[in-house]
Amino acid sequence: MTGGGSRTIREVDVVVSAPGRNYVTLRIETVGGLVGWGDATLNGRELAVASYLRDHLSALLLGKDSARIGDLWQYLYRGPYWRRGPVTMAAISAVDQALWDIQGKAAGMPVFQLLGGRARERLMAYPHASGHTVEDAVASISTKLEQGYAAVRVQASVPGLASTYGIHVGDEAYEPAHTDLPDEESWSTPLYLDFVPKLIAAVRDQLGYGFNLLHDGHHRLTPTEAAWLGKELEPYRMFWLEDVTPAEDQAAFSLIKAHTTTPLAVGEVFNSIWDCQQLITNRWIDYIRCATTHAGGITHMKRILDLADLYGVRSGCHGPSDVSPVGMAANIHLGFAIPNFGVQEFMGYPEETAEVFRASYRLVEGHLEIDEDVPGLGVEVDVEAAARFPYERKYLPVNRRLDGSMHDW
Ligand code: CS2
Ligand code: MG
Repeated sequence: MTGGGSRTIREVDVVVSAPGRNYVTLRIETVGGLVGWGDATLNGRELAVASYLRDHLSALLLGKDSARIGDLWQYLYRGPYWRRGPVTMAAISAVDQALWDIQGKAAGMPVFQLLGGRARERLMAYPHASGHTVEDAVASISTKLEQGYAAVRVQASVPGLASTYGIHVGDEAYEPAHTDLPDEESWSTPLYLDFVPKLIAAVRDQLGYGFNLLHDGHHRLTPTEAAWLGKELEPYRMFWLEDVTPAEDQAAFSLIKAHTTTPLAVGEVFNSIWDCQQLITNRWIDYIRCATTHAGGITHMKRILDLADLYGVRSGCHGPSDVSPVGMAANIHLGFAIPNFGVQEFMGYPEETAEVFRASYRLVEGHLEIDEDVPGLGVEVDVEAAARFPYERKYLPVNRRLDGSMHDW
């Protein structure tokens, strides 16, 4: 399946750079000069994906018809024999995003138009609010609410623990991958479970119920602990409780869901529809968190979100700073086109990121907006500027219980 005239792929490049944090970006150019961009960033394992793209996929893409997005997806998914997994699927995701970018540019239309057009005027976004104390966390939420957000995620330091996931330092956004070897964080589930209901109660007591409140458990509870926490939080009407347990154990969510009506969100570590098929078809979750950057690109994410829609599950696409502005744009285009949009995480980016990625989507009073007249994904990447920010190996932390045994981070 080669050819395609001016749509034939003639150049494939991988841009690895660190404008504020590490990103891997795929660049595909056609014979006719159209350029498409795809996000291939896998936080803490970036070079594995860069190599998969450079050393294994680029030769397969040269000479192919860039218009045949669906067939190329099948070729890259079924072709290698070894399928799924975060590295393979991040590489396929980047190719898919770049091809949709090219498709839109060839049609002179934004990608959401190719997906069926606008289903909504803007997207509700949520930022990260956090603090070392409950008071700091409440103040951090207040600041976000004053900026116009209708949904806010809250995390706070757990008393008695040396460090806690998700707590920003000063004005810097929280960046977990910041050391050249993994930081070892410590964990105590009893301390966490003792604290979180108090945190959430204080937030609702001081700020009320007029906004959507989210919290991220970050994969650390057992199903019974998660069921208990979900039940404890029911009076506070959470928008969602995220990643309460390690997500690969899909059946665990049947136990959790049986005990609580607190909405459950999961999926940022998933990379294919098979990782969430049971969760969705059994209605064990309320929001699916996959991101186009990790779950097979726009083509595969659309299948996941269409399946989710059949079962009343809404989107909550992952959107930390380690999903690049290209991947964020792909999430946003999907969010405008699907019927079952829930919320879009928008953690924001380090200042330097904008020197390399020029995005046309806008954040306006806590909501994301997109233009009708910007073709493709609407993000351009300045490769010269990217060269000014060389990659530096960074690891995500690991997590150990107080007895020294490994836990989920
Ligand atoms: C977090 C992420 O945004 C979230 O919900 O779970 O920040 C996650 O910790 C990072 O993406 C890991 O790279
Ligand atoms: Mg999360």
